[in-house]
Amino acid sequence: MTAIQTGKTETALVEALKTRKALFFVLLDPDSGSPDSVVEAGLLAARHGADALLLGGSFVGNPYFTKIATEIKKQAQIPLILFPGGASQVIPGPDAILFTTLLSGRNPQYLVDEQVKGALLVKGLGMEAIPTAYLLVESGRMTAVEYISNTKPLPSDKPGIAAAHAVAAELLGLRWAYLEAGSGALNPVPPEMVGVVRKASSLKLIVGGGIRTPAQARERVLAGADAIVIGNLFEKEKDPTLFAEFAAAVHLT
Ligand code: 1GP
Repeated sequence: MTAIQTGKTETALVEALKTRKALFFVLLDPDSGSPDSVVEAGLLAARHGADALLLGGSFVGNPYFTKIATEIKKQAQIPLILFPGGASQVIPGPDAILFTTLLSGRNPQYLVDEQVKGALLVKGLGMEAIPTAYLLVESGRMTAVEYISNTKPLPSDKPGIAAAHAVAAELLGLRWAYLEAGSGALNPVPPEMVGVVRKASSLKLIVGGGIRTPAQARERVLAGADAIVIGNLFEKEKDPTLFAEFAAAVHLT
């Protein structure tokens, strides 16, 4: 048995970072609308500059989850990556899964239990796993992920604590970190924290939660983010121009 190697999707993402400053990920929450509107948002994002689509949520009560994934996979030309809130969201179809551990928290359910429950399923499906430390950052009011995971977020004015978590993740062999303010966060992750985590570790750094303008996205890219995630905003505004503006701000090409 050999160690898990970097798969096709992750390799392509890392390769893409050679030609653009950062990647633009669009998060699709299956519960955010009708299955057709979620698929439509994904396809629109794919056509207007997104580098990958993330699919998942804190909890998914949508019986059409698999159908949404299948439809997007059939039509989109960019990777579809599962971003599950737990083992029950592991489904066939997507190109890869952000195999996350909620490392900022101290709740064993999200540190290891959900991972154990989902592991054989991921392996059995032959799905590519992208090992990711999920670091939840305090953002001004309680977010769904804080409530559901029953974990305390990292203090947003103490970047050193976030950096220590990122270094721990790196030493544990993870390759990506997701600095997360939470969907719809009042305040996004501060650029200062992005910068300190960037300097402390060589993990690929995803930043998301509460980013509402291309300028906010660019600020975090300049601070060292390798990928920016936008979710909420595009649930309300399915505007091709806005997708393109975010793509330009993130790619910095
Ligand atoms: C949530 O970071 C993502 O997991 C995206 O957040 O929905 O606030 O853009 P928003």
